[in-house]
Amino acid sequence: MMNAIPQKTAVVGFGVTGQAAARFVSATGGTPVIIDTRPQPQVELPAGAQCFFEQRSWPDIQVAEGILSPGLSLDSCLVRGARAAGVKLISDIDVFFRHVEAPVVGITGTNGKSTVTSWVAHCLGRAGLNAPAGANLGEASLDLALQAADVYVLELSSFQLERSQHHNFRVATVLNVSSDHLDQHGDMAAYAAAKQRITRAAEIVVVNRDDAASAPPEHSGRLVSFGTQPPVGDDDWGIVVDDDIRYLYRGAERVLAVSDLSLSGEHNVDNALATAAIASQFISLELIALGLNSFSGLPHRFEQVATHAGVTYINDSKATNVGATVAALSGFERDGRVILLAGGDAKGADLGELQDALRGRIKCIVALGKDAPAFVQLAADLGLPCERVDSLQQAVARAVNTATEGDTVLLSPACASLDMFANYMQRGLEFRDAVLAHIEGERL
Ligand code: UMA
Ligand code: ADP
Repeated sequence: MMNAIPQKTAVVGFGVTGQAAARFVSATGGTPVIIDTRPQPQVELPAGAQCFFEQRSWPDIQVAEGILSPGLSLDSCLVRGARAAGVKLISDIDVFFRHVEAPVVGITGTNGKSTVTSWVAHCLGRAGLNAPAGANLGEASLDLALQAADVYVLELSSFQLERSQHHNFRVATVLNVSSDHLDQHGDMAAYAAAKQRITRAAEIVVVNRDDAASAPPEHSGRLVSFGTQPPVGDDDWGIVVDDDIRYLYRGAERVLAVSDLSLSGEHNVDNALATAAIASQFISLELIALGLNSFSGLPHRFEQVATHAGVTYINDSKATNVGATVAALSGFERDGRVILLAGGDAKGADLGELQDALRGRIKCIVALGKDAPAFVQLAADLGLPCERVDSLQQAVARAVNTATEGDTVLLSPACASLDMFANYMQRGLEFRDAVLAHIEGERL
């Protein structure tokens, strides 16, 4: 169905989402009215767009509705102004659903969203389906909406879900729920409820048996589950041990050995099971096995960037919350060989949740960023050595001085990067560059 987009549509926020929304409104015959509190960025504006940059209040305009970006707080001056002016704000996801006809997969959760979204798209693509992936992953939903697809695969954040209506995703999942974004959502219940909006009207809901918070409180769809124990029903996914070898199974059918997954780490076993549970709604088990075995993973997620003088350097910059750092640490023995670079903006999280994962594994914590003092305190509580630094370059220098053969230097900050970097990617690249510069310096 072609959408009936109103002639003049406000585009509230002009970041990645807003720029795609403005292009979409223009491409579908409407006129975008762009409103942002920030200065005009150096990007091309759609022809005929009306613009209000550096705007602190709602402008005097006639629009039927506004497409609200996920990064703008629901309490921002623009959102309050729109409400007062009686303008209905919807999300880019709502406009996306009005426009597309192909089935849509929706993936949310605290951790593993990008990995599972990309892995599902990889499996479907390798099976010959046209399966573009995007939304919180990077390419905005309204850029995807202009592309043909057999299946769309969307990664959705709590902010995108909170701003959108209930949609009939063909398959939807909340992969897991642990604390994140509490500064914005207030408490865990509100954060989990925002995530669960994805399942309300989904046809098939994929549930993580190992995480009770993944189960939807209300839904009308068919449930398919995954977990690290044997499957419970014919359509469910799980792990079965045969002759000491762990395999992924659907029901009673063996699909692939865990050792044949192309990504390592226990959290990636969860991600592979979720990927398989979703992909099996579209393709055969044989094709799923091929996809699970051939995905190369994403940068900045527990990515090994170098090994030098017996020291391994790992960039896990995408670990922007405690749960992700716990997952990274869980793969290490408790033999005190990890030098952990952590800190940034903890977004109101309780860092005490890191304690058990840190115990026995850490040689030293190098703390940086806005919430460095909380890491210094955490280390003191556990009796661990800790150094506070002012930059990532200094952090790498400290780590290099401390590390001996057999150690791992792990950047897994448990925090957002925005207090010091443009984003987690810049943080990861700076880490990699500092590590490589150090290795190069030693070789000279
Ligand atoms: N902002 C202003 N004034 C405005 C509009 C925005 O100051 O008028 C600020 C916001 O407060 C925010 C920043 O600009 O700090 C970006 O906000 P945005 O809504 O313009 O964001 P986009 O550039 O559209 O990017 C968003 C997602 N970002 C957020 O939700 C913060 C991107 O996810 C996503 O890839 C993109 O849409 C396309 O769908 C990034 C992210 O960090 C990767 N997401 C968070 C996460 O994964 O934890 C939720
Ligand atoms: P998201 O898009 O939800 O942030 P990513 O796939 O980008 O998820 O991974 C983010 C961080 O979480 C990385 O540090 C990664 O190693 C870790 N991670 C990935 N999958 C999981 C999981 N299932 N459970 C816990 N941590 C995970």
